[in-house]
Amino acid sequence: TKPKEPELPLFFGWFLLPEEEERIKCATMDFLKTLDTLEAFKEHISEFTGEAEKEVDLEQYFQNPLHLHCTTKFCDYGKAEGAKEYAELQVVKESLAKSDELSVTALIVTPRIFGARVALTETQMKLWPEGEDKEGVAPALMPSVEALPMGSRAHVTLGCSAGVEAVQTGLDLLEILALQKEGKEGTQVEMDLGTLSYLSEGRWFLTLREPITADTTFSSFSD
Ligand code: ACK
Repeated sequence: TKPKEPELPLFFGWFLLPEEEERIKCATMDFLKTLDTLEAFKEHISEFTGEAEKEVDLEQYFQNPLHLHCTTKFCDYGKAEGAKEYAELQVVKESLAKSDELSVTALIVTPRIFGARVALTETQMKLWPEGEDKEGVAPALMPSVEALPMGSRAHVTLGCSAGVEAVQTGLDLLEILALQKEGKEGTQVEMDLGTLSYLSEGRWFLTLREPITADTTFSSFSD
């Protein structure tokens, strides 16, 4: 009989250590608390609530994901294209269970998601699969995404609004980066953490003055 093939996970990625998770959640919650009190945000409140005068408590609006992580490869237990090839890469096998530090350079908020942009180092890029940035991207956005540097999609999902899946964070991040590249940034507001800019349709991007770093472990995850 043939030896049983090793099973493939739901995804691979860098997982924040528990104490780091708490620290990042607190820091980013403070940002959400401030954001929904800003006049600039209130002007565009209907993009979140559907009504002009209604208030929104962003802390309640977004549901926390279970484990904070930065996905490198979504394998879907082997159903995703290139899953097996990725799992078999030498660099993937060697990196499993190893510690690594992630650098968060920006926070994003849209009516769908709350997320952190991760700036990958050259070494971390070796774990970023070719073509992963484009996975599930709408055809209309494809040319802009192809023009972005590889790894632009790297992120940590910090929260999703009701009925929204975490996969949306990467897609919204790419859309924001494409709009920025076209020079479509609107209102800019200086905050303690950095510069906040508005990119139409409820999209907000906070460029952090100082990156937030977080200790992680590279690992696979299965439900
Ligand atoms: O925030 P995320 O990167 O978005 O973390 C979760 C993780 O995999 C487990 O669901 C991401 N994810 C889900 N579906 C996809 C997909 N089709 N392509 C890329 N990433 C995905 C999700």
